[in-house]
Amino acid sequence: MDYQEFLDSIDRKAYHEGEWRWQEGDLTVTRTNHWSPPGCHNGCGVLLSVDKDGKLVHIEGDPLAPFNGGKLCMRCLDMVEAVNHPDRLKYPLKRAGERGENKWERITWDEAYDIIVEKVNWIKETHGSHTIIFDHGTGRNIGWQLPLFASTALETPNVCNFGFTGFACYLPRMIGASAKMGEMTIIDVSETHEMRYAADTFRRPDVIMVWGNEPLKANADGFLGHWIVECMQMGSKIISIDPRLTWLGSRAEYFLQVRPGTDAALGIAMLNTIINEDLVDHDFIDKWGYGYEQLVESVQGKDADWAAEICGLDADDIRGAARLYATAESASIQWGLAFEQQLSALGVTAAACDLMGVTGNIDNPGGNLLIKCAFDIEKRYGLGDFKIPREEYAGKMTLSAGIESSDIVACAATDPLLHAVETGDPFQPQMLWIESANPLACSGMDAPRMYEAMNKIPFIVVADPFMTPTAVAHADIVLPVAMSCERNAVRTWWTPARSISKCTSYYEAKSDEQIILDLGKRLKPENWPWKDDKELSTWYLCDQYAEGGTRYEGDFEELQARGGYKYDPWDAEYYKYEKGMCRPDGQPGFDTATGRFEFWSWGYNHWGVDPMPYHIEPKDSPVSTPEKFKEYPFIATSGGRSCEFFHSEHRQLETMREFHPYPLVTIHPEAAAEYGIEDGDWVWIESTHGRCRQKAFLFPGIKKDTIHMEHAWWYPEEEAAEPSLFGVFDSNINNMTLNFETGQGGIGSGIKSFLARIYKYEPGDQMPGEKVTREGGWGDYIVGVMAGDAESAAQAAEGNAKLMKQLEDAKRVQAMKVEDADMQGRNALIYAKEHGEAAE
Ligand SMILES: Nc1nc2c(c(=O)[nH]1)N[C@H]1C(S)=C(S)[C@@H](COP(=O)(O)OP(=O)(O)OC[C@H]3O[C@@H](n4cnc5c(=O)[nH]c(N)nc54)[C@H](O)[C@@H]3O)O[C@H]1N2
Ligand SMILES: Nc1nc2c(c(=O)[nH]1)N[C@H]1C(S)=C(S)[C@@H](COP(=O)(O)OP(=O)(O)OC[C@H]3O[C@@H](n4cnc5c(=O)[nH]c(N)nc54)[C@H](O)[C@@H]3O)O[C@H]1N2
Ligand SMILES: [Mo]
Repeated sequence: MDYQEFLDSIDRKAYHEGEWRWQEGDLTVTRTNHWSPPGCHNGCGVLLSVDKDGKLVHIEGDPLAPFNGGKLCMRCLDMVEAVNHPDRLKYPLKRAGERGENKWERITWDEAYDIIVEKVNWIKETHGSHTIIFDHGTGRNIGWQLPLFASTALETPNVCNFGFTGFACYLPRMIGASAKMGEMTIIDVSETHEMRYAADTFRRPDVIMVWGNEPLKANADGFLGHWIVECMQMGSKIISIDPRLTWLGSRAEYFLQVRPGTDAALGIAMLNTIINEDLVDHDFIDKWGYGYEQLVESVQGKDADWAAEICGLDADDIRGAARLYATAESASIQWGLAFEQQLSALGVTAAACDLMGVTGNIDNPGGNLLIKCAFDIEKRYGLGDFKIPREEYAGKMTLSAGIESSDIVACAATDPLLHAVETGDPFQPQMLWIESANPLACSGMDAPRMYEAMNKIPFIVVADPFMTPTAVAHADIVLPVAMSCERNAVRTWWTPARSISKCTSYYEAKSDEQIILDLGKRLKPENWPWKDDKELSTWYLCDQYAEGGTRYEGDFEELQARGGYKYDPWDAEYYKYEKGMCRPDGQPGFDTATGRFEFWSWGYNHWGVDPMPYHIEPKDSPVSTPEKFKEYPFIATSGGRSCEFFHSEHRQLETMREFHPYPLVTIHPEAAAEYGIEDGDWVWIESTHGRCRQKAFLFPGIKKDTIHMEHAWWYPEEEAAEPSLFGVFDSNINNMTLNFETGQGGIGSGIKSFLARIYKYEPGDQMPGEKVTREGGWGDYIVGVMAGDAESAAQAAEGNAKLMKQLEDAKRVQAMKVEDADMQGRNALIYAKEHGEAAE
């Protein structure tokens, strides 16, 4: 692939280079970026055509946008269908019947705001603002807006992804990497350069280790999977670590078909091979490493043979993959969600970081980059860790030790909040605000338990572009949200900084920005000075940069006019740690307590987490529960993404459902045959905790003892009212996964590795929707806790005791910070060191 050739081939004039909006006949074309809703983790450059009635009629990729170079995924190509879909919410709604009956009354925005303002003010006065829980989901275009609103208008510190145990998405990798190397890391496939692959300093990686991630389908966390394919066209080799054979796995030098939940053991064994065969980068380690001796010691005895047994792999393949990675001139690790959806979340993150560290593949061309959000907006990773006056909320906010002391996100631990809802301890939540989340379909780990809990919360608002199962079941007020092409916003998640331009509107739907501005002004006018969404965006772009960073020069309209993107030169630089670009004191080194890459990590130690890579066996597995494995003979994993859907979105779209009509459970053909299951049969998947129904997809690329299920399914075409709730429980794997099951530091969850059995669905079998909404689900303890039953309450209390200990740890960290007002994040670690809080 010759990228320069591609660049030269673009007819720039035909694509109106230098303009952001123009006329083509009756159509107005806008050059902008798409994010959400509906959508994903990315911000691809698009050209949107709107007709003279203001209706979106056409979308295409913008070849002048270096981020995606004109390419789009099938969901974006189908955007016209999504934006004009008749199921979209058109007006604000107020519940008219009982919760779950799906009866609504149309109200005006003013009426909706009046009801909300009155309720919020009453709660603030009578119960305290901390009794409002704010729930938002994954990295959509709400990451900074909603925490800002929650903390400065609702004035609650309890902002979380409600029901999503263990911060089990991305956060473990973010804070783990930040602890070890002072910044976040993503792999270098030229995405930090405006010239992309043609940039002088870029070199494609020799080897990319794709680990617990399926980039071609997920395009997760600001990273387009197709970039890897482009590097493969230039010669990059692949190592795939996945229980399923994927497209990339089928083209890999090594396909390590690991047993779900055992990746940390594999990582430790690869370190053992690389260290003991002396394939390490001594130069890097000597000059920049800290605690290498402890790492060497900690991996002894944990060799490829040891891991092969645990992971179900061939020891020679483990050694071979380790050698291939370590001896490459440049190699990178493209890690994914499987990292944190196992109990060893921080353990496997440490192992992966150490693999980068021992081979010196840090911030080198084609290695793992040190990266920040463009123009330093919000240190390290933008999730709105501002404006939450933590000190004021001591005892009223739930914290997790590791997350809190990492100082990079504003996120309350969700399980203690669930506990509070269920028991009133330490307070009874009065209100739940759900914006950009769908806990029954997706983010609630124990969906039936979440259903019970949410019904205990007196007042619930849902803001979404569609009527969701969660809204039908629980909402008192539903607000219609505008889609991406209907909002003005900015994005700084990685580089470049991008603008998103409004070019159409839909009935009375309002953007997230407009909703929070309207309500912010009503609830707390002194905190909400911005005139409109553009001013708010400019404020975020220019005034929220982390101290010491490069301030963005310009404003929303200037960014829009320059074509909607601007690259941050900081991100494009290599070997930043050598150049004094990482530390606030301007010295060479990493932004860690020791100034070095920490093989022995102060951060981990400080959080009470093992500072060396560690492996924890899944709670439920052939090794830890062999007796149970006889009755539940499959290791179940879940969540591999599909091109057609983003989480619970896109199920309304006929085009997507034509490609992918039903949820699929992947089973090895021989295993299926043992149960008389054929391809396309409806199958029950059942654990000791619950069951759900998906269609069998027979595939030899999975092991005989493993199954893989799809997540987030519901059926907009089915009955909305209970017991169906759009069939949200019927195919829901989160009938089986658990809340209150986390790894060290309260981080990670076991949801990608539990034991299950399968059997054919028979017509007349009771559907889960009925079981959950009419009979309280399968977990007797849920009903018990609600009814105050002593034994069940004791069980719930035990699950919580562990988490409460973490809260204590968090308070300890917080107290330390308060002692010294200057102390933040990294400095807290230095403080710990100076005050003798060294390793035990
Ligand atoms: N189209 C689409 N894209 C999405 C999403 C979506 O719903 N749809 N969701 C977005 C979100 S929020 C996220 S977090 C990302 C997630 O995207 P990814 O990081 O790609 O994570 P997953 O899709 O869960 O799974 C990736 C791979 O892990 C494998 N796997 C399962 N268990 C294990 C294990 O124990 N070990 C290893 N090594 N591999 C395992 C699966 O077979 C799968 O191939 O995708 C984002 N992108
Ligand atoms: N078993 C299992 N469960 C999983 C996973 C798994 O792999 N396996 N993955 C987990 C992961 S990684 C994550 S991150 C969670 C995600 O969980 P959630 O983030 O809760 O995902 P969704 O269910 O899609 O909910 C998003 C809702 O927000 C709406 N929406 C989309 N964009 C916007 C926007 O810009 N503004 C507003 N206001 N609304 C918007 C959508 O219409 C949708 O109803 O799910 C988790 N659930
Ligand atoms: Mo996620």
